[in-house]
Amino acid sequence: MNKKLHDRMEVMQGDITKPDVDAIVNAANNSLLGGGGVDGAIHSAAGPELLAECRTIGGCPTGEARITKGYRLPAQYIIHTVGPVCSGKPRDSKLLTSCCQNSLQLAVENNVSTIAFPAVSCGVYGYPIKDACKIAVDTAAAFLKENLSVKKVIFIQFSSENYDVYMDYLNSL
Ligand code: AR6
Repeated sequence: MNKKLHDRMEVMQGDITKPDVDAIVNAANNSLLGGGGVDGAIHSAAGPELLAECRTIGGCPTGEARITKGYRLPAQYIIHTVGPVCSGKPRDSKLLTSCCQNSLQLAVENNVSTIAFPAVSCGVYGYPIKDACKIAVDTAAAFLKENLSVKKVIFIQFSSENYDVYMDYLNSL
């Protein structure tokens, strides 16, 4: 991959509620009314105003994305996307690709230049991390090539195993 493009993607280990980026992505469910995993962590850290705004949205179909304010987070915005529940079908990969594309599209429309992604679908939704990593990185790389306004995409991994998967894949490009 060309170095300039590579410089705009980064992997970090830790909690996605912490970084001071313009937007973080939430791995939400169709209701957008909160849940466990990263969704629970984001709602806890952002505060109850987030749930109040989410109630006005009316849910989100799988593969799409919706934007809210970040409230008590350092991030100005939260981009909520709903990943597929992994059933091993090719359709899953299309929906996971759409999550990444639609999240980045909302980022561009809202002048977001730094954005952090968790491993969407890789927790309770059961998507294999290696496959999900390839989809997320390849989709982001293609998007960044066409959209110069997004300066940095950070893939934030909670576990060291997932962090290693991302580092290995990015280093292989
Ligand atoms: N920061 C970064 N990553 C995290 C954090 C955190 N604070 N907490 C967990 N992860 P999951 P999904 C990682 O299950 O599979 C919710 O209940 C986690 O280790 O949060 O898309 C929603 O409401 C995993 O690698 O999301 C939905 O019902 C990744 O985030 C459902 O879970 C995603 O795991 C969505 O399931």
